[in-house]
Amino acid sequence: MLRIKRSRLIIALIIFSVVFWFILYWNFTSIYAHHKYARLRPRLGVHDTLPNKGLESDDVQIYSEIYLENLGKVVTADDQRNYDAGYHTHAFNQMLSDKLSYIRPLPDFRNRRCKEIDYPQDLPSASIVICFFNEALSALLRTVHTVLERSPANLIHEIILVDDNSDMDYLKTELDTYLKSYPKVKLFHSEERLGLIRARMYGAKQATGQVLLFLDSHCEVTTGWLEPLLAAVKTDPHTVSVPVMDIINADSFFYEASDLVRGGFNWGMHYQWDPLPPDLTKKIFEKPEPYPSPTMAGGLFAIDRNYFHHLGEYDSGMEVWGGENLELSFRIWQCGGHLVIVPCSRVGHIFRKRRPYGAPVHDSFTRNTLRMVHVWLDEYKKYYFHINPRAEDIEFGNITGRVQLRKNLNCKSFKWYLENIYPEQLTKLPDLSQSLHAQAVDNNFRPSKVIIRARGLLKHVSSGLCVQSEKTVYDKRALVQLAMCKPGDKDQLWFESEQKDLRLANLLCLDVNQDEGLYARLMKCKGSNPQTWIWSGKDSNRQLMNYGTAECLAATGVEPGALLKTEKCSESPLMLFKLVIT
Ligand code: LR7
Ligand code: MN
Repeated sequence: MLRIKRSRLIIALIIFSVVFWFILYWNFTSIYAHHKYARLRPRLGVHDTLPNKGLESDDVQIYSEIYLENLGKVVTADDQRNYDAGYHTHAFNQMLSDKLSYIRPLPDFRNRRCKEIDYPQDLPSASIVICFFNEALSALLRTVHTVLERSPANLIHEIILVDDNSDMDYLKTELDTYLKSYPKVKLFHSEERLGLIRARMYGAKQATGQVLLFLDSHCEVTTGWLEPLLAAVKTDPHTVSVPVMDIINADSFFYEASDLVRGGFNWGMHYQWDPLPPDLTKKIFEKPEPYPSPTMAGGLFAIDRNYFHHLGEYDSGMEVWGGENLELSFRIWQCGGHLVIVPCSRVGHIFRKRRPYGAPVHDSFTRNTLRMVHVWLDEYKKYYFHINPRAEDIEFGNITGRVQLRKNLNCKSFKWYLENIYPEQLTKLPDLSQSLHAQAVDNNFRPSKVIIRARGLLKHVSSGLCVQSEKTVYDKRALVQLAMCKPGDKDQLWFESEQKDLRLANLLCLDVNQDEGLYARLMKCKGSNPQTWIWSGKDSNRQLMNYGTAECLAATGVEPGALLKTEKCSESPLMLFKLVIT
């Protein structure tokens, strides 16, 4: 009897002590974690679980659109202030960003064949270079934490953060302290505002990894993003590799997949996304290998460090923002390199409608573009000036160093580039005999609030018909068509905004479907190039040029039901429209 009781006692004691130690350990670790992030949490307002590794799971549900919408709801007056201030400073929903943990589950949009690829064991390691100016701390740290969490540790040589002389205190001492726990992350503070181009050069100088991998400061990388980018550079060190850029919605933070596209440009030297030819799409679907791209968006790419220096880094005469992406793209191709998009690597980027910061120089985009145009475009620069005549009077500094670089590297002509890398662009040369495009648009400084300039019927002159949705006005992706005019009917009421988009019933924007035949359709307003329309010509004789395609809106017929698309601008009466103010 006594013996049995004693053994029961021992078992009970063992169970008790296991439970006791477990509870103690559990408490200790959470108290420790709490202590570690307590200082940052009030400022960040981030979940208790920060940085939340535990959330990495397949449970994408909890970050569904509805979840995010609720999380971002403005309830109190304080919320409203916070919300407005966040938009004002960062042009995205900072309040929501601050509430999301750093590692959140994201959908895996990779082609399933990507997961079957075996990458070499001896991939080069990367110095990740992230420059920022006045970035939201939560967005910046989300970039850093996703990189640390979703990359094989041996492939991350270091993460170099370059603070481009930001104004905020939290990006100085506080961030320094926080990053002490992450020895691979090195933070440099620039003593003057360098602008993103010189800031990247500064970052690259500090780097010692074999490959430089640039990211914007508001990204989230996804599982498996790094290996294919490095593999492309390893295969050929003169190859520059770019991931697929998914969209982190600036308002809802919903993670949306991008289509597979290529980088292009229009003759205003604005970057644009071009759809892939259908046969290439099919090929990549069957075998998701890197494919060539005429240009890149600029923010996210991997390049062999020695090659970056050999190729002349960046043009240090470029200021703050813009143009450097096309310059580097042309330089890569014309001087013997390759630029590829890697479909198995997907990185999210917060796409915002305006840039929230100013620049010490007025219109850095045009100034930088001019430097690029004069060094790389040869006789094709006349097309740029045709689109942008005002640019001829703008000062752009001394470019002799860059012209010399082009000579030293023995680079090919722009004609060669167009004929071999971007032949489609040769079919889109502006007609120099027409001064149609003679309107300068600074597409990159958009007002944050939508200001409506005019409203009315969008009348097609030669048919006398009006433009409306093919379906109900509320339908995303619906095409637009001509119909009998119905003055006063809201289904035909177009709103022309200050940022040069055309909104039907003030709800959806006129957009061009670049994937299927350039038909005009209705889409959620994004402020993108395909949603930017510029009137040209005199009052009764006006055309609507689309900034995404650099083509004009045209009716495909003159009868009710005729669809609209964009076509190369011409004298055709099918291209004449007017906004009849109501
Ligand atoms: O003075 C500055 N100093 C900086 O360090 C201004 C900006 N920056 C930082 C900034 O904090 C950010 O991390 O530079 C980075 C890029 O600035 P953004 O995010 O304001 O630029 P963007 O995303 O609007 O612009 C795209 O085009 C730029 C042209 O100069 C750069 O090449 C950006 O890197 C590029 N972003 C991308 O390619 C991501 C995809 C977007 C598209 C298209
Ligand atoms: Mn960006």
